[in-house]
Amino acid sequence: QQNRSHSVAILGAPFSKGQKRRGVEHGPKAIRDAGLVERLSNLDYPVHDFGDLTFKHLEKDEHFMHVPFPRTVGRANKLLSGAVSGAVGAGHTCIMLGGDHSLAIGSVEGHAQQCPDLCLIWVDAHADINTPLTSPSGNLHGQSVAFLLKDLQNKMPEVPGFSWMKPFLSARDLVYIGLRDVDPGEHIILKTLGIQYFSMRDIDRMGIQRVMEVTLDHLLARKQRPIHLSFDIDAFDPSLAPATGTPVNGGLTYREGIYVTEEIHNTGLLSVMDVVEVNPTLGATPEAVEATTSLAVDVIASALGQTREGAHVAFPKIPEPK
Ligand code: 4U7
Ligand code: MN
Ligand code: MN
Ligand code: MN
Repeated sequence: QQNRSHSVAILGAPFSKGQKRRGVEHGPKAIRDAGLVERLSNLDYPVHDFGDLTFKHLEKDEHFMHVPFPRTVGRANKLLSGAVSGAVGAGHTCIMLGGDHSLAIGSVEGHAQQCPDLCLIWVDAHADINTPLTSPSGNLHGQSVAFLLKDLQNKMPEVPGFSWMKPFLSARDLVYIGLRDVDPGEHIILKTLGIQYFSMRDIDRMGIQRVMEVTLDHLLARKQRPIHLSFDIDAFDPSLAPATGTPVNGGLTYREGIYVTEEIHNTGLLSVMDVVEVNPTLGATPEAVEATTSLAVDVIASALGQTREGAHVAFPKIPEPK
């Protein structure tokens, strides 16, 4: 099976209230400035840049338990959900540029409106599956998955700002890749729900090739369905992606990360991709920021079919002298 759809939509989500460090709202501009659209124009489908969404910060938005900005985050995700649903409904493969990872709530929810049978691949150093009751920080970017899962419904309190959505995803339709910083509450959730995950230790042991084989088999063997890829840039080693809010040592190599996106492209089933947690105000030097943003462009291009072996788009045959 080949390309599900023939056009790509880019959607910027300059939002940072799912965590406490400012600057991640500049991610979409930084990734575009690193040459995203030019790079995608080398691939053979039309690219539509839908620009950035405009998010409001609500003046009155008290903490819920120790969770900051619940209504602001809930409202932002409702807006994003509609935008992603619209882009997928119009037949585009959608690339959502964050912004912090709380945005995956709206992105996956909007995707599921169009594709209720989607599956989710979460590439991240973190599991982002805390509930407000297990979260050490309170930050919603570490809780996104908990809002999506049906299996956690009776463990989730009613968080103000999120009454517009209901959890819809089954634990068996989710696979993690790259984990290496999992909180105690998250670990018991992963184990209790039997969620398939590949930590960095698993990648060391099995190799990334086998990890992708098992991942795609787990999600697609019974039936082919649309893939939502939620890619947190902090899945990469901090030496490659330093400009991010919660870096953790011992991450994916460049080649492992690109192999993941290449394999997902090769399924022909990628439908929505999030690229989140790029914070251009956090690099120690301009070079560190540039490394992170150009890495984000590389994984997007690779997920959309850029190969390391070249392609025959420009030269369908070897040119001959006249
Ligand atoms: B990210 C953390 F406690 N688990 O919940 C939390 F370690 O989107 C980090 O993956 C969450 O970057 C990181 O705050 C969220 C913490
Ligand atoms: Mn992370
Ligand atoms: Mn994350
Ligand atoms: Mn982070």
